[in-house]
Amino acid sequence: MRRIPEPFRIKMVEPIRMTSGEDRKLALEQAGYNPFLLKSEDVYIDLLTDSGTGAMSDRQWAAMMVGDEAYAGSDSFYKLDNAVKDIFDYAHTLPVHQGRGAEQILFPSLVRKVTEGRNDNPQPVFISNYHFDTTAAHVELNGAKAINVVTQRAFDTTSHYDWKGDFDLDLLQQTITEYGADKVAAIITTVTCNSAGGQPVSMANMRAVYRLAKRYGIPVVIDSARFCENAFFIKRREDGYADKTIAEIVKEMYQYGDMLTMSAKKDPLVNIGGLCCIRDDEELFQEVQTRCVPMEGFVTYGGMAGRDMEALAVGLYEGMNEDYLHYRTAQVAYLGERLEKGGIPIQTPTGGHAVFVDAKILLPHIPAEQFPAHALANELYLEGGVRGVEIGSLLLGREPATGAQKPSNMELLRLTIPRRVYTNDHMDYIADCLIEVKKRAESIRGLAFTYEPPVLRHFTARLKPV
Ligand code: PM9
Repeated sequence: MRRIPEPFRIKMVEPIRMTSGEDRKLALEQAGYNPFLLKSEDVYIDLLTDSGTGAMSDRQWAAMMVGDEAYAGSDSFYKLDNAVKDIFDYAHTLPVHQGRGAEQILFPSLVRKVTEGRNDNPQPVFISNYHFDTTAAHVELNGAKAINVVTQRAFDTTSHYDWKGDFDLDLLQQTITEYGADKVAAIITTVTCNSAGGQPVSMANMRAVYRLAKRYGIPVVIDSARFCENAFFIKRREDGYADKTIAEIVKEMYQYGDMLTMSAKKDPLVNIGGLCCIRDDEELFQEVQTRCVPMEGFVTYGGMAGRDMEALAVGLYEGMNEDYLHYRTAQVAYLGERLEKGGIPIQTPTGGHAVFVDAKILLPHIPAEQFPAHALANELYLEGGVRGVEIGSLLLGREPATGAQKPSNMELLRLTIPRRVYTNDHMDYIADCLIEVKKRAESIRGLAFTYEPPVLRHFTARLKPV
């Protein structure tokens, strides 16, 4: 098949530094065997995350120069607000510092709606195809419970299924019945479903989830970090969407939600920023606005500088460009193909923002509580200075009530591709390194904590090989 070249020319470059095996051994030891704690200068190719690591375009940089830094009523805010109205058809916009900023100002209101005026002290629940880690943390910080009901088909990485991000609709219905609709604070549709492998949610599933939610009067939040990649997969894979534009598909997707939270550091191609938007609930908007002021900032900048809002207003449209999305998903698929040819088990088909290596299959001798995917991440770093990230038991953490390790269906090493940053030569290098690591798979050891933080432990934990 013909390769899809980058639909851009490179105007500026950032040098990266290759290190020696000895350097990397020392750096990893000093980082407590946790790639999050490595210095970026010790990393050759950084696949830790696609969050805030993309390259902005000349148009975005140009827009930054006209940022209006007024404390209140910034012109840049109104550009962003207009872009949101145009793209999503949502009436109310609050800029926030990043995705979790949206979660921290919105979730308390959703929880209050469940608990207010009740004497029985109910524990609210949030149901999602899959809560990302910060999302689950904000649910739990609000005293609520986070339940994931993604399709079981997501867990079999070897079987090809187009919609591994879909909700299991039967399980969703069962969960609502089990807990009672009056205890469900919200349903969160995460597009794409990061934790299952950057896997898309079909339009049919989004529609069915919304209809079910409305039957019970449950609000639906769309966690929107990778909405463009999701729309692209709908266009390519779902009947009836081939002739629609990405913009048309996005508009339909957002009819199946009442509000959106967004980490703008991903598909919208900015290095920092986020959005909390509400379709039409004025009362809820007022309440969230009130919380925005002390937690994020005044309502027309929230957590963002005027210039960053300018870059985001442009990036929201650039992220939806179909040629760009074709190249983007083709690059991820290319890395996936190279790995599969080299006998590395991955989540199939590849998703939008990353290739997810199945460490359960590659390192069957390492038990979940010794974090096989994290061990694999460390080996890949030692091999070639490539930094990936574990998406598995380490990230999932413990049940707040019991302290027991949450059971993880998957142990994945995520090779996350920053947007418009690396070329396919980098992808070849990454594949070659991992194929080399596979040759010594049997000798790779698991890890144990030397320090385990109580919340979001994977970011700052320190470990040692067992
Ligand atoms: N996701 C990621 O790498 C960044 C943090 S972990 C290195 O995948 C979803 C679906 C996300 C997400 C962040 C957030 C939070 C919400 N939902 O990081 O606060 O993938 O902007 O967004 C990361 P912020």
